[in-house]
Amino acid sequence: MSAVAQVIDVNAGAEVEQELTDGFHLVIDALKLNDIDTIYGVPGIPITDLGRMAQAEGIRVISFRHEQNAGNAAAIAGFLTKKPGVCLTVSAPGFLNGLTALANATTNCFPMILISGSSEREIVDLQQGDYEEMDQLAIAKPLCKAAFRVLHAEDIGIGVARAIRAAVSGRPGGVYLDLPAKLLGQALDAAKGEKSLVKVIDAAPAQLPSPEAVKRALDVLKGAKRPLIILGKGAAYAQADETIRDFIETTGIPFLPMSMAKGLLPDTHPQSAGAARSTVLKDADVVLLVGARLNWLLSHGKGKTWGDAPKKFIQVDIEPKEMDSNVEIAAPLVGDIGSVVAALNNGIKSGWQAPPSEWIDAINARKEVNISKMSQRLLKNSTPMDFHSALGALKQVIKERPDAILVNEGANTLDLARGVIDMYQPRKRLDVGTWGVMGIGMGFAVGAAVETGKPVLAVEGDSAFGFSGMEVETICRYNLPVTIVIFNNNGIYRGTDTDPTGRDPGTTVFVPDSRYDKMMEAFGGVGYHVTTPDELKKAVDAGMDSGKPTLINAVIDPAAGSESGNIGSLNPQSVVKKK
Ligand code: ADP
Ligand code: TZD
Ligand code: MG
Repeated sequence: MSAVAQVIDVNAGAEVEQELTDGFHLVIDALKLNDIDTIYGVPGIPITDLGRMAQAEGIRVISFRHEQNAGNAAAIAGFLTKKPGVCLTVSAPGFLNGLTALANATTNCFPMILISGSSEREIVDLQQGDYEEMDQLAIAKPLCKAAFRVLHAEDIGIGVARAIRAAVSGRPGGVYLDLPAKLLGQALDAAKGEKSLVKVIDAAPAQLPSPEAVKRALDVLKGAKRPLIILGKGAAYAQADETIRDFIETTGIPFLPMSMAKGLLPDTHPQSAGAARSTVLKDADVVLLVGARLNWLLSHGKGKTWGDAPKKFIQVDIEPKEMDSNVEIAAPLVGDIGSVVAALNNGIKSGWQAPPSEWIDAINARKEVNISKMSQRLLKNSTPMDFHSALGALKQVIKERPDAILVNEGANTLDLARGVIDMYQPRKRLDVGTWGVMGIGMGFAVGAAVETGKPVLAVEGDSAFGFSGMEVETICRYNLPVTIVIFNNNGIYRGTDTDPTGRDPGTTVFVPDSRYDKMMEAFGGVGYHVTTPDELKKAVDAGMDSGKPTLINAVIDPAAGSESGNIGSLNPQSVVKKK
């Protein structure tokens, strides 16, 4: 909607009415035209009015306490919806606060647009010291997929369109859009403004694999004696759930989900090899990767994890440069996952032989041993709780509420929850992703609740929670159905470190026996303090039944955790022995 202004037509000498629009309105119109219905951000100069006006125009505007959390909410909105999540920040410091989330989104292949106000170009470029002066475009560029700046109101439509297309096409990622303060106030004839808007048609076009590539891949797969499918978060993002399920069930090949691909098929599916992870990685002879990179999370496709048996990799990815990034890919399948897996389904219609039963039997035997070992640990009712006894209760919660969204961060809290809590539906597990970054918790929880309307359970290490904890106020303000469980072990990994000199607290410990539940109560939410698995289960059920913002302080044995959780091997140790 445009502003109307009275202007004098000097030539005619009479007063005529000319409809005007401006930068503010054009940004909002451009977003709305492209079905962007939510903005996550923090207000301030020069975008305070942009947020207000967007809200008045019907866009949902969620205001946070820190831009990093707003950015994380936008990023996870992108992952969940395949539309770019939008984060709106003020210049320099606000922009920098949002940048971590933008870089993280890019690393994780989540489509997101960071829109930031910026100071005046003339002053910034001459470095004359403007309010919040910073060359934001240059700083954003190396940290995202694409970066654009708009200087003229009539280019806003194109700028927004380019940002959207860049975020979602090909490999999705983060995009930066720089809007200098002066642009927002620029007036333009309303009709001209409307004409300048661009509706992005087919923002993420299907990318079909070549028939030769499909045949090559199926030939390799048919030759396998011990095939394995690895599903990554790209497969979850693709929203090709039925097509993927069809392929896996028709071929009978065991599958292993990466963390955020859990639930694409239920973890309890008979073909899930999740409980036999080390065995299948070591022994498989052909591995089909679907939307998963051979990065550190898969030990780069080589070394001890993968064993000595020779392996062939088939990889499905939309990014051609991903192929051969770590090891040779025998059969690259470049294209979008929906199209590629549909082509594979088509290719096996003419005949398919199930994998040898020795392979399936070996996996099932290993699964049985591991699952029974684990269930004994989960039943342990120790006081204080260790991670497993607390997670036993939460595993049951998700079993009873499979459509709830689980947000998870921490070290032990993350690694153990990932292994213990079965997921049953796609895109229900959201976590620290490719970087293992702490601080996604409350941003992801807000984004997931706002985008899906589903209940959210955030399982948080006490350290992890601290990175975004102030957003409990945001959760209360918008009355979101978020239940937070803090695994409170008094610190990072453990709560038992001390300063050998006796001067200060140890570097990894916090105030012992803190009551995080009181933080939630401070803003009108509900707090619980629990010490047993039964109390934990009851409190989570109460929180999730009520739909009210709830925080449960779950006391965990400070000595229970291990350093760096499951990735202690990545933690360098000093080679100099203490005297
Ligand atoms: P994980 O951490 O779960 O192993 P990664 O983030 O490493 O997953 O890998 C995700 C991969 O999925 C990326 O290489 C990305 O290019 C790819 N990807 C994302 N969306 C699609 C899609 N629609 N089609 C094909 N590949 C995709
Ligand atoms: N800063 C950021 C942004 N990301 C990180 N990953 C870290 C620091 C280092 N780090 C980890 O890798 S896990 C972790 C930190 C600080 C916190 C672990 O403590 P926790 O979990 O309380 O969250 P547990 O259950 O005590 O292990
Ligand atoms: Mg902790």
